[in-house]
Amino acid sequence: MKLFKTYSGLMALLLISPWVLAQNVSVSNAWARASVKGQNATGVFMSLKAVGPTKLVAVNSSVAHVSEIHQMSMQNNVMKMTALPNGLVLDAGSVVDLKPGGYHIMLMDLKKTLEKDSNIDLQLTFQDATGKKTQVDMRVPVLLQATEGQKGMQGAEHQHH
Ligand SMILES: [Cu+2]
Repeated sequence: MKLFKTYSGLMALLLISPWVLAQNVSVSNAWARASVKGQNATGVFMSLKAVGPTKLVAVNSSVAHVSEIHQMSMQNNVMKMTALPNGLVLDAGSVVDLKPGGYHIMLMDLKKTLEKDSNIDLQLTFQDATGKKTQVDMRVPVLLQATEGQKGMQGAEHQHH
C-alpha cells in the first residue's frame, strides 16, 4: 500500500478535480459504465482519498437491486470478481482507484438500461476507525468509458485543446 507523502501534489489536484468532499473522504472522477438492453450488471468507478483511516463498507443505487464492492483478481489464470465482505480499506492520505480491471462497484440485477449521458444516484457508506458511519449521496454520470479527464491522477498532463 503506497502512502502519498507529497501533499502539495494532492493540493494541486484538489484545484483541478471536481472532488466531492465527504466528512472524511474525497470522491472524484466517478462514472458508471453504460449498459445495453438486457444487460444485467455494470460497474461504477471513481477515485477515493481518505483523510483518516476509513473503509468503504456499503454502496447503494436505486437503479440496481443489488450493489456490491468488488475486486478483480487472477485465479488459475482466470480473472475473477469477488465481493469484499469487509469493505474496501482506505489508508489515510492515499488514493484508491476503482477502475476497470481492479476494484469497482458492481450494480447487479439492474432495474433499467443505463443510457449514456444519463445520471444515476449512488450512495456510499464510509466507516471511520471509531466505527462511525457517514453516508454520501451523489449523482454519477453514465459513460461508455472513462474520458480523458477521468482516467485518473495523471489526467492533468494529458489535456489538449
Ligand atoms: Cu464486479
